[in-house]
Amino acid sequence: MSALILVMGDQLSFDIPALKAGNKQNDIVLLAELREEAGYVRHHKKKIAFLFSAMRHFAEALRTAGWQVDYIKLTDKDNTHSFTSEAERALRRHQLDKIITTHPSEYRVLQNITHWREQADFSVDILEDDRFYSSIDAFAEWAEGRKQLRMEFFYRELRRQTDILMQGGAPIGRQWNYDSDNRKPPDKSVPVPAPTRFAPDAITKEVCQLVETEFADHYGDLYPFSFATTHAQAEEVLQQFITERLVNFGSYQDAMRTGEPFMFHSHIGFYLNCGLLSPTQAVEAAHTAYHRGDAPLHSVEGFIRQILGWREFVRGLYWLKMPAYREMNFLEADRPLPDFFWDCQTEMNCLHQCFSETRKYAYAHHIQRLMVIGNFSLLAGLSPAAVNDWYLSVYADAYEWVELPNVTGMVLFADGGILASKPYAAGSAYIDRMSDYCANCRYSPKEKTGDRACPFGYLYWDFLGRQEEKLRGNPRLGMIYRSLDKMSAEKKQQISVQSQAFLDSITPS
Ligand code: FAD
Ligand code: DLZ
Ligand code: SF4
Repeated sequence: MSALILVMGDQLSFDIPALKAGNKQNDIVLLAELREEAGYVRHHKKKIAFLFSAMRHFAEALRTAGWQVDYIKLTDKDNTHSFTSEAERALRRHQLDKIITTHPSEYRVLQNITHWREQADFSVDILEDDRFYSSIDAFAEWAEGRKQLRMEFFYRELRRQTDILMQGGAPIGRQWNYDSDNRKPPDKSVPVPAPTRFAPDAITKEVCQLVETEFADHYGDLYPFSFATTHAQAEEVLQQFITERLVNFGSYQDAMRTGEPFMFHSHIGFYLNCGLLSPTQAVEAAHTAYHRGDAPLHSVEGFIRQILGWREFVRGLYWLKMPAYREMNFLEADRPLPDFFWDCQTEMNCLHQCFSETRKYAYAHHIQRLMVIGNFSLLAGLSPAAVNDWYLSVYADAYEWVELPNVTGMVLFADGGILASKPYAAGSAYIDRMSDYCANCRYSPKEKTGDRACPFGYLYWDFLGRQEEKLRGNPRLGMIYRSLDKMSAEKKQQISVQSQAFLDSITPS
């Protein structure tokens, strides 16, 4: 029996299970550009252009490989703009009554297609997405009965299972984790290689024009556009990372430099998350580089930990905790997003740099997301729903399964400690140490009071004071609360007044 094979925009892998289960001779592959997907949050223009171009290139590649592909463009006359109605329309068009698809990456979409099974007069096969090291069920099994879910232990389990960076059953170097070697401050004498960029081809140019007209009111700079949009180009990005950046990835993983948004990071999240690259390709490339002697252990382990550890862990956690996870707000934060998240107009230079780079590139590296924008969101008590929507829309690698645990769990502690053992809260000293931003800021990280005092300084203590009831019992915060206890009442009052004035000034009316 012939089937309709539905391939979603983040399933652009030749070995996606729905294609593996299909039959080139009889089946029809459906890919569709949909307003529902491009607009459920108002995605960055670069993200939409990237994904549409990658989808169109993938459709071409499938045709070349002998598949019959039905590709629905955004402006096609009868496009109904949702997975459900486009799948139904395609079934009618091709007179089919069976759909094969792969487990969607987002809960929202899984809910929709699960309803098809209940209501529709066609059959639906939803195949497990096997492009991860761990299955959703395997994670749930690992999590079962554990008091705490910590990435480090899951990661060790996967290291053992995959034999990656292992020797005789023990971690190579006799240490699982080299995190402490991953914290060098920025060093201008170490040149950062230029990122791999691609000139737009005819398909990408057409898509950019489409995005320019159809999504003119979306956030972000569309041009210059230089993303990889094919598997071969994404592989080039990975290879260039391995040969030029991996060696320094470990040492400078947390460092931030003005004008260097890409640092020694890999910039492959966009491609991993939509299927142009696989996690095994990335992990094995780094593993091989280590065994060839091309990169030090702390860099290779640090990189592999991000993919084999964090990426797998957050996916498992997402599926274990949804849909409740999306509603969590342990700290009862409710402040709306300041306008400068969108227009970048803030005198806090660290935020200004990170917001400007985000708007320009649809990218910011992990520490910018976590310790600058995220830390600010936590200390300012911004609403988790608003912060999640922002992160989901502005980064070209953002999909809810990976964005939500990072924001709700890692950044906002809104899950009350399911993902992290304590909030990643920090004052200005961290940013001063790990970046060159403070040197050009109107504020000073050294000033604690007065007009030039860095807001991170007083917001940090104000946050701990405001959240005392919920956080004091956390054993990892004991020392910090003891410092707060030693602070004079007058100083506490000063911090509170200054924080309130600052927070009032950034809250949209
Ligand atoms: P590198 O630093 O080179 O790391 C290599 C790869 O490891 C990444 O491509 C990614 O696949 C994986 N990785 C690294 N850190 C994480 C992590 N914390 N969780 C999951 N995977 C990780 N990553 C996304 O892919 N999509 C998101 O929507 C996303 N949102 C984030 C939001 C916040 C608040 C924070 C703190 C982190 C978020 N991350 C997200 C994780 C991380 O910041 C990005 O994966 C990374 O910056 C992508 O850039 P890169 O490819 O150069 O990564
Ligand atoms: C992110 C995204 C965007 C912007 N547009 C589309 C689209 O037009 N068609 C499509 O199939 N997928 C798109 N995506 C990715 C989907 O949002 C993603 O595949 C689902 O969230 C998976 O659950
Ligand atoms: Fe950011 Fe404060 Fe440094 Fe300015 S002084 S860049 S606000 S940390």
